[in-house]
Amino acid sequence: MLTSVVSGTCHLSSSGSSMFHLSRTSPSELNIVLLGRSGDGKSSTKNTILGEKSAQVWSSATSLVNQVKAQNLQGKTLRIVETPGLFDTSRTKEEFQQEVEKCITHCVPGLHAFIIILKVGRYTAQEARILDEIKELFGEDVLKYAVVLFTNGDQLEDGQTIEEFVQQGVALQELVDKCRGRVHVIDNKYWKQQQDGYRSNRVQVEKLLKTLEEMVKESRGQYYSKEMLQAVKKMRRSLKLIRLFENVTHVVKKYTQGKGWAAVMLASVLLLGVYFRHSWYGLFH
Ligand SMILES: Nc1nc2c(ncn2[C@@H]2O[C@H](COP(=O)(O)OP(=O)(O)OP(=O)(O)O)[C@@H](O)[C@H]2O)c(=O)[nH]1
Ligand SMILES: [Mg+2]
Repeated sequence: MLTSVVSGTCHLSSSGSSMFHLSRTSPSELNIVLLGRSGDGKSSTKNTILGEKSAQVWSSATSLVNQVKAQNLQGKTLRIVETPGLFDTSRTKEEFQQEVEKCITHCVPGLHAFIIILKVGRYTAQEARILDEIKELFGEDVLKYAVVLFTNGDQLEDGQTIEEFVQQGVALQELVDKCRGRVHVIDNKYWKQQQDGYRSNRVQVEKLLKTLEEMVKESRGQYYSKEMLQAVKKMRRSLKLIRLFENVTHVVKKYTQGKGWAAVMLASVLLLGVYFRHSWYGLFH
């Protein structure tokens, strides 16, 4: 059972680590985010966890917040944010962050867990980059709140557990270790009917929810807040700006060696070009 939730606002320092100011808040919510590649089972997982009764409380074309009063969580409100597919080239990282930020507004007080969805049986170069992608989008602190959840559990060999499957691959084990060993499995298609045993969604969802409750307890109710995401966004923009100035300086130095006036002219032209091309507004907001 979830104990009382302690929450607070968080400020990211320049090193990316966080400082929490804790205050007591309502213990009645558990807000989780589903992250993963397109087609790996985010929507199906949301339905498996929430069941048919969930209500859509907010949605955009590609991000959804669904919620349900979960009986196995003593009537607490369980909210699930479904995000667009990771590595989806139709949107920039900024647009992805923007969508999640809108969702957080609907998840008071903030996000308690990030569930990284992978498929049993597939571990490509892109999956290997998944943690880096998530850290780039949400910051280093995100791993404190991360859980790996495999879909397509039916692909496990007879009698094989998800921990045993993970142990077969060094990279997979590393990924799970970085998520503090938190790993679970479901099968949204074939494990629906079974009420008990390992190959049952009912059993596996219970285990997952227990892990989430323990996480909330261990972190003393700290959560990932909108402010943390905004700080990561600002950091990205600052880095972008620094890289831009480095490039401009490099070009200016290359073409104007020993000619002071030419350097000033060239730098002005380049900066004006950048201004009109990218719009400074986009870099600072
Ligand atoms: N066999 C099996 N099929 C699954 C499982 N989970 C999802 N699928 C199937 O995989 C396909 C994609 O699942 P979705 O839940 O729509 O995937 P998604 O991550 O929401 O995809 P996007 O919304 O496009 O990002 C569907 O045909 C599902 O029926 C699973 O655990 N086992
Ligand atoms: Mg989906």
